[in-house]
Amino acid sequence: MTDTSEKLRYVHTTCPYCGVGCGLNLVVSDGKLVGVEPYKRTPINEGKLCPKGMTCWEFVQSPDRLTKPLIKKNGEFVEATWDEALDLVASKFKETYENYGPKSLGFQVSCRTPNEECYIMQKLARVAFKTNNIDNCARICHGPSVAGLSLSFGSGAATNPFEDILNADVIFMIGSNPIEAHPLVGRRIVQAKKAGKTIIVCDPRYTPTARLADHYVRYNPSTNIALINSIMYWIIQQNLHDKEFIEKRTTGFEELKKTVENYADVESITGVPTERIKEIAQIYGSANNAVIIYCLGITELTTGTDNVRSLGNLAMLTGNVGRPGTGVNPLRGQNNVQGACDMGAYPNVYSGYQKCEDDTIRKRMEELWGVTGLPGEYGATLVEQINQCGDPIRAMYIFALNPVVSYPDSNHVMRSLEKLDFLVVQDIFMTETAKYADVILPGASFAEKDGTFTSGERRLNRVRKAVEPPGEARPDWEIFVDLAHRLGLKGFDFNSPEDIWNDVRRVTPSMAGISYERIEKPESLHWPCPTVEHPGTPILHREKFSSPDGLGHFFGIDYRPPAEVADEEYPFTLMTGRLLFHYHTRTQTGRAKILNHEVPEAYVQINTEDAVRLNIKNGEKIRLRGRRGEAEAIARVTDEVGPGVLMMTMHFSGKGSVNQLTNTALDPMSKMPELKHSAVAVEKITEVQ
Ligand SMILES: Nc1nc2c(c(=O)[nH]1)N[C@H]1C(S)=C(S)[C@@H](COP(=O)(O)OP(=O)(O)OC[C@H]3O[C@@H](n4cnc5c(=O)[nH]c(N)nc54)[C@H](O)[C@@H]3O)O[C@H]1N2
Ligand SMILES: Nc1nc2c(c(=O)[nH]1)N[C@H]1C(S)=C(S)[C@@H](COP(=O)(O)OP(=O)(O)OC[C@H]3O[C@@H](n4cnc5c(=O)[nH]c(N)nc54)[C@H](O)[C@@H]3O)O[C@H]1N2
Ligand code: SF4
Ligand SMILES: [Mo]
Repeated sequence: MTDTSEKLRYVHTTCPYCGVGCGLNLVVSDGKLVGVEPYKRTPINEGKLCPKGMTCWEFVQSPDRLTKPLIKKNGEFVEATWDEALDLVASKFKETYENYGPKSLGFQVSCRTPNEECYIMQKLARVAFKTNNIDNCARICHGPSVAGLSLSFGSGAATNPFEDILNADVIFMIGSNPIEAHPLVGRRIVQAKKAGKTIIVCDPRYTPTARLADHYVRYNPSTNIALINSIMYWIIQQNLHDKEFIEKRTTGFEELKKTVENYADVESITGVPTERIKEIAQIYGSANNAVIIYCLGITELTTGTDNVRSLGNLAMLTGNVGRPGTGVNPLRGQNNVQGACDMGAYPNVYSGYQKCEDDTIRKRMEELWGVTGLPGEYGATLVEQINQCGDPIRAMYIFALNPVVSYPDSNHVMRSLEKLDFLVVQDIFMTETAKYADVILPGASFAEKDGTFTSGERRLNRVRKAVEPPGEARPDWEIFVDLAHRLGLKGFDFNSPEDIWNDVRRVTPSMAGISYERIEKPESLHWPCPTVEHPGTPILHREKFSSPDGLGHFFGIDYRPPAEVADEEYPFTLMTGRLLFHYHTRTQTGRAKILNHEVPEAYVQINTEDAVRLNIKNGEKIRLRGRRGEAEAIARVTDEVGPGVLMMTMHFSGKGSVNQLTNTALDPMSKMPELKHSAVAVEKITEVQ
């Protein structure tokens, strides 16, 4: 018998899930993916992977993949050719633009796909339709980090690389659960613990990460500013602030000092006794090197930007910026959310955070792109675009996002999408959102195309093609190039992702030095990297901050309560979050056998006292009811959450979708909706026999 099968091929690429950016090998046999093998040389994960990384090949092979463009006719989707589908998209967008102007179009850009695809989509929107109505899902994720850290430090990105955690003496984590959400950063925390470092975790929930802590601080949800102000008050009281750093490298200290004087005792707000806060202040304040790690417990609130600036204050107060083992590090969420922001998929900046409103920058971009009339004003953000469906937005393009499940107040999202004249969804699966589309375009998955993802530590990681896309599905960048040609645009003659990347380098000073050749090696490069000789920048703000005056900025920030607080009618505070085995709206992890087997259904954590009072038993189904809708989930009775607080998974759709309950109230500075805090009532569901 002759063996005709292809020998196993190993293709080195980057995990398509979270912003840690682990390297891995896709294993290919006979043109099909058959598994994942570790890639030991990547410094980020050193060959280790979490369960999502290990199974990331499964969804690629799913029989549910979209394989042909679809056009809705009389309410039904009908298969179409690429010519039919793209001609229709081009003509509808052109017609809407000509009749109603640039504000009538909305572009929602993915954080799941390579930089090259994010860049080309925002370029197309700006060049063809002169609109800044361009945004990506960082808006509902780390938008407040981009806004807050820019104000405090002059750059909206994480300051230090992940490995650097091991150089810290004290690791201060707040609103972040890396053991489940960023497991290969979680591994660094475990290593730090073994090396005898001190770990502080502040979270309203006793998470798997909190279990690692030497000092766990449970406090009331959404009282972050009061807690951090109080820690700072006690650092100053105990004379642990870094006077030299404050004097030489910062401005605004007096304003901060005055504000925190009102926060000596915050027990009535936070639930944390003053003695405990004093102790945390003493530990963080006396460390030689202390690093702050935070995530959505800080950002997904109407106080998001202020929470982030408070953490900037805390780091600067103790001089913990600009050295190994220090800094303020938002753990970026999606595999390429850092990149989508860096690429200018944002309503006010081009790639590299070059501001659209700046006349000189705008003129330069017009010259480089060979166009005139680029808009300078701020465009509509993600949630604002949903609010504007029907008026003024009439046509929308959703690229690799699933808003019906992932945005706040799903009923509002569905009603809004129905108001559009024309909706395009470009995805790899028939999602809950795609059902609302007029045209569905089938993209290729990460395993079927080349490009780069930028991880949460500003490191560019290569994505490499391992297999062909199914049916007629096409790499997303190719779809945009084709569409640009149909719109008669110049400057889109790209034959490969590398061509597009070279266009990014041409227009983006902070990335000009990063060639594909230089990032072949697994260590890759961290931006900023302005020239081909530049070694990249793993640690930011070493000598001076990135702000125009070179200084770090303190802000006096007062505590504000969340937009919707528990009351008699809706007595529970609902937090939402992630679990290890699923990723967002489960289009991908829901198609990996093992992951789905682990957690097949939505659940909600409820405190034991509350469960006893309401006669709810572990494993029973309960209903949550709020001002905007209701959801059903399995009760998990636990003391991980305190009395009066619930935590529901964000991964499920239909009745189990938590976003039927969440609030669209926005952080005024970053336009982040309050996904981590709303008020609900709990009901036991009596099973009908
Ligand atoms: N398995 C898995 N991993 C993922 C993802 C996934 O879907 N699944 N998604 C990725 C993405 S895009 C992101 S952005 C990250 C998110 O990663 P994380 O932000 O770490 O995850 P979450 O579970 O959303 O929320 C983190 C913590 O915030 C806490 N929290 C809620 N309210 C507050 C508050 O007021 N204050 C404080 N201090 N804490 C609060 C919750 O108790 C929770 O433990 O994960 C990434 N990794
Ligand atoms: N209540 C609550 N809601 C939340 C959050 C929360 O903590 N609580 N977290 C928020 C956060 S942080 C985030 S980041 C968002 C995430 O929200 P979304 O980004 O909307 O969620 P995903 O499920 O990741 O959607 C990505 C889509 O891209 C598709 N896709 C993947 N790869 C490709 C590709 O290569 N090409 C194409 N064309 N399509 C592709 C997938 O099939 C999927 O439909 O959810 C937010 N929603
Ligand atoms: S930690 Fe994140 S990047 Fe690494 S394997 Fe898991 S999901 Fe993928
Ligand atoms: Mo995210």
